[in-house]
Amino acid sequence: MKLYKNKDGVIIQNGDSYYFVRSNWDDFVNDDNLFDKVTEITKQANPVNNGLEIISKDSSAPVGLQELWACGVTYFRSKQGRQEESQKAGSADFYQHVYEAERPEIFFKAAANRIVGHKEKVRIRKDSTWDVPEPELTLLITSNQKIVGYTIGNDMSSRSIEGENPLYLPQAKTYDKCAAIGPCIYVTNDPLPAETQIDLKIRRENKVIFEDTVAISQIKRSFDELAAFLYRECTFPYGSLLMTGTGIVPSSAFTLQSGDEIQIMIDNIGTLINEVE
Ligand code: DO4
Ligand code: MG
Repeated sequence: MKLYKNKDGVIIQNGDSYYFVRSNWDDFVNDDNLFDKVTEITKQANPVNNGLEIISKDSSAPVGLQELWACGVTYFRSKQGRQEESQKAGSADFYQHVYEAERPEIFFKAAANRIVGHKEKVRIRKDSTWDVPEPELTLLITSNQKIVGYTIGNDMSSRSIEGENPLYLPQAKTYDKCAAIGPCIYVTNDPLPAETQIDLKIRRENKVIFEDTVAISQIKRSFDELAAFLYRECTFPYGSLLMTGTGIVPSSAFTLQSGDEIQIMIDNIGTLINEVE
């Protein structure tokens, strides 16, 4: 089942049926029994017949008061990409160490005001010369540290700024419209299948100029492990969103440009599309 954040409430999609619930997003999603609650609603409420129309007109990024955090170097390809970009600065070893260490890399990415939704524009920094999207499976975690849903995330990143010095990470990662999430939260009680694919396509002037795919089975750490580190010394009264890291990094010659269209597809969740402003 899928949840869309609507200006007046929550839209539930169950197959071809849509249900509208007038509710505050944060109260609705921060629920350890989210799947059961949503299942119950779909059994008792009457479906609306203009669900698709409401979603396309009035939906926004599925985030309210949740902080968005992100994990790094959780896939081998990410470790390799960072090592390439940081070689000149002499900081490639940091990435090797964090890939192998017990403690993962986790950083604060953004609050809702810097996050955009499906079909909204993401940005590249004006002081950056080398930029990429990072397509990432993103977890919805409740206040009690329970993973109750999944969405698609794009962790927009400046490789020139992070590559110059890893201490510049917050500037490489966090700026206005630096993250896209959506289009919905996929709610399930079961773990995602290991063969779940994350697929990235980048189009320039309607031509695909980059395309790659990774399965979530390639991740080095479990989602529960990442959530447990995030919650070690932080409380999240409204729950949180956690990007789980990228397994796709374009070759060093590639950089995003204004006008590029970024399309990320994750099995069972859907497709997130954003143009670069
Ligand atoms: O080490 C920097 C960030 C890495 C990252 O965002 C990722 O691996 O997805
Ligand atoms: Mg990332």
